[in-house]
Amino acid sequence: MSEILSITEKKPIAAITTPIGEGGIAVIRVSGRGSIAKVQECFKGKDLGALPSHTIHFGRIIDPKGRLVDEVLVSLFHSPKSYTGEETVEISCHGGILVTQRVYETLLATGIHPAQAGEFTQRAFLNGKLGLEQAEAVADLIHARSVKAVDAANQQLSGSLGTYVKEFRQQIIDATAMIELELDFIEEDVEFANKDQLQQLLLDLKTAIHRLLESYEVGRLVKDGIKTVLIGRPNAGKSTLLNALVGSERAIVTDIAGTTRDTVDVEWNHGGLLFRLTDTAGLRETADRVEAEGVRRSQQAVKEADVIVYLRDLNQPFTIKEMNEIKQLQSSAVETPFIVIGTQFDRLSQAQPSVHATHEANQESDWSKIEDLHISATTGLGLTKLKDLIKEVALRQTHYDGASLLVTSSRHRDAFEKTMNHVESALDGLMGRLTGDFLAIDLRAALQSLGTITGEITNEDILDSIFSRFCIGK
Ligand SMILES: Nc1nc2c(ncn2[C@@H]2O[C@H](COP(=O)(O)OP(=O)(O)O)[C@@H](O)[C@H]2O)c(=O)[nH]1
Ligand SMILES: [Mg+2]
Repeated sequence: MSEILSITEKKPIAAITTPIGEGGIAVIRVSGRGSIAKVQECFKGKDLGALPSHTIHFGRIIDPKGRLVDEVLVSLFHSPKSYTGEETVEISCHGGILVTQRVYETLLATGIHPAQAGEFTQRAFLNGKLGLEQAEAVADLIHARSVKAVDAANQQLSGSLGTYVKEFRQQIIDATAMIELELDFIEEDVEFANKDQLQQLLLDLKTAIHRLLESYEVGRLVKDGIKTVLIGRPNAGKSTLLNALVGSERAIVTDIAGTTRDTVDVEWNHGGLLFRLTDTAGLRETADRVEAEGVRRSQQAVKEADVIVYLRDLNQPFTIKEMNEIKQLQSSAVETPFIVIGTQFDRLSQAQPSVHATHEANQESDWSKIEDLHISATTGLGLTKLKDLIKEVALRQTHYDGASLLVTSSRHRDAFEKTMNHVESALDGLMGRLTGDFLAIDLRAALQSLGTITGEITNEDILDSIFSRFCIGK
């Protein structure tokens, strides 16, 4: 960052920043005014206060009773060149659970406070090291469960969304300044603001924000995963397919109809994306109360799905009743991509046609087209095609070109939506020849909404809700 930072250094805080567990090394971070001097109180080695920033030194941590706790390496960062912007020490100790805990407690014994969840990143934000959207990207990066989610978090962390938002804001600030200048000279009846230019600017903003809002549909799928619900009659092969897709026996499979009673959720990575597969109890009328609850949950899962995969055993006659069930399902989630697959293809003998048009001959053509794909979960036939198909339909409705910015957070989407409303209202005002003071109100409101994304405008509640998502030590 090239801009000059105004660092407010708070009291030192410490946390174990590596996961609790056994490993080669654990790292404890200390940040805040006087951190180096505090660490020195329990460190035997060189005089850390006399050493330059960005250097690493060997030494020993000694507890208040003079006992050796661990041999460590300390890394020194002078303000403002650290993650938080504050004076920071990172202590690498041996990665045992107890030894790390003891080093940490020895540090606390010097009067250093334990850090709250996300407190280091919050300090980095307050010191201007990161925009709020970048701080959120840090959390996204840590929580990312797929390659694409890592890419999206990295893009946001690099500041590209923030830069975009700042450019928007600057243009609005310039336009607002012109209008307000005009208001100051209202008696003289001069025009500073070029109304055509302003209109063009607002139209451009509208287009750009519209594109960003559209990207949220992909952004959400990339960040949260694609909810893929497997549904169909009992014994269609839903649980077998789920196991085949994830490559492990996650759902119980038997030939007893009604084996899966509750929905089973499993994460599955494919093509860089995270899918959240839901195996359902399936649909059928039942007197069993537990199974009935399972059927109700299946229907709920369908409502929340991003993609619905309907499984139909090719060896069973395709009845009008089932056809109607499929249609009903489709109409209960009209917006959701719906794939119908024929299953257990390996069991299908030549003599047994997949489509049993025994009920109404005139519907035959309608039926034979309904299956998008035939598969066998046991032999693996058609599974690669199915995986690609799920991915394709999940992303099909989104007009995402892969290169442009992605909005992945609902908080950002809400802020862009608000901005859009204010921009549209300003445009209406401009067309309706409203006076400058009304325009200025809309533009200021747009500025406010945009400012919440990067954190130029913020409040305690927003900060609390964002930083509480972090783990302790970040
Ligand atoms: N031959 C064959 N049998 C399958 C296939 N898929 C499932 N089955 C069998 O069909 C029965 C029901 O499968 P299951 O996955 O429990 O169905 P669900 O009720 O839809 O979850 C079990 O006996 C499975 O072994 C397949 O592709 N080929
Ligand atoms: Mg099952």
